[in-house]
Amino acid sequence: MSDKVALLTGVTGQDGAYLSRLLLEKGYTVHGIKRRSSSFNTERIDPIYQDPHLPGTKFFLHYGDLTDSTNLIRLIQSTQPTEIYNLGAQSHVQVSFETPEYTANSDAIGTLRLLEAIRILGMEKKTKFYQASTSELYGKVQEVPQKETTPFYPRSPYGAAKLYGYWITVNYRESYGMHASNGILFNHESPLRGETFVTRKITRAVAAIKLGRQDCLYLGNLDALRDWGHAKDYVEGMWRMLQQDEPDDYVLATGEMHKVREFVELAFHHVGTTIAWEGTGTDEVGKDAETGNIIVRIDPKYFRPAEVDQLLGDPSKAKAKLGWEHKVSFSELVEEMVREDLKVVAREHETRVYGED
Ligand code: NDP
Ligand code: GDR
Repeated sequence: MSDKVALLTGVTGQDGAYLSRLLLEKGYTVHGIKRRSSSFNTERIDPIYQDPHLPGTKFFLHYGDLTDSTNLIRLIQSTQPTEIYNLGAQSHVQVSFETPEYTANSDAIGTLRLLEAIRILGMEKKTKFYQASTSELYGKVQEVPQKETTPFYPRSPYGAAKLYGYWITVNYRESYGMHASNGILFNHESPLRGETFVTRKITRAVAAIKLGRQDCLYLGNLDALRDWGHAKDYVEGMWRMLQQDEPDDYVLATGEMHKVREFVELAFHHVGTTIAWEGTGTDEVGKDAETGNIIVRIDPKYFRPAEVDQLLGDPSKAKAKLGWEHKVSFSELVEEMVREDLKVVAREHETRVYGED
């Protein structure tokens, strides 16, 4: 029986769902903070829901928000976590250009609120802290591949907010001796990925086009390069960081990068469709090589005011110190996401347009 107690912000998100499962398997008691919403927002964690009225329950949900200090202090006080994973965030880069102030409040000041809550409650020596930092910190390319020592140059309000989150975590570690670590995670995806991130948007649309529910997928920059791994592998790395004697900062990545257009090609390949690209710039289209139908178009509304052109991580420190390595390959990831979305789309009865936002 483990006496480890974890508190997760962002429990309803992709990583929150995978990390909760992992921690429950390891015998942790898991407390998750969810936001009040007018519609259900717990779909990803419904399969692991436990009735709090029953004896032996190890998974608890609490209402809260990273913009509410008193709520965070009260929840940390009442749950007495040995580990806090700060996964909550307004995590969409493009949306951060529309909601920069809110993004800073939740992603930057939200991190400070949690760290201050630990300090106010005198739990600096009891509670280990994980901060969900990101490869978006690297933004404009300074060095390839990017590692822990590569200079940061964020390119969005999201990246700038996460930069504060990164440094305030380092600062609290150095100032108050807290076990506080940053995971600088490169993009990680899964069938639970939010539908408006490019990978899931593509796999849902591929499934919908295959099943005759949609004609065309609209995308922005097809030439952006990303280092894509599987979320299941990455939450294991988060946990490993907090099991170390000393806190530190680590890059988690696959060390391989691919263009958005390669993701599109591979996803269509998994449903037996070959893409033929024609044209350039915003006039470029992707045609079904067999039928000649246009199945991919460019919509400039998905271009960002400032783009991160390429991200490639060097995970050697995580390998050497944490014994961490990604297991799921790029092609296995795409295959799993398409396979699962074929089931999801087949279950949906109404016709709807995929790929908005
Ligand atoms: P998701 O967008 O899937 O999940 C974000 C979670 O944060 C959701 O549970 C969301 O709640 C919650 N949230 C949003 N705003 C607030 C707020 N104000 N207060 C409390 N909770 C809030 O993100 P991921 O799971 O993909 O990512 C987890 C973390 O890792 C994020 O911080 C992200 O920025 C970071 N990250 C992600 C990477 C990736 O590739 N996935 C890479 C590097 C870093 P709700 O469900 O109600 O919206
Ligand atoms: P990213 O992920 O910005 O890297 O942030 P996203 O999937 O949104 O974009 C990846 C790349 O694809 C290009 N792109 C599009 N993106 C979206 N969302 N929609 C489109 O239609 C589209 N067309 C092309 C983008 O321009 C970009 O270059 C993710 C988030 O999970 C962050 O929270 C996390 O910190 C980083 O990954 C690492």
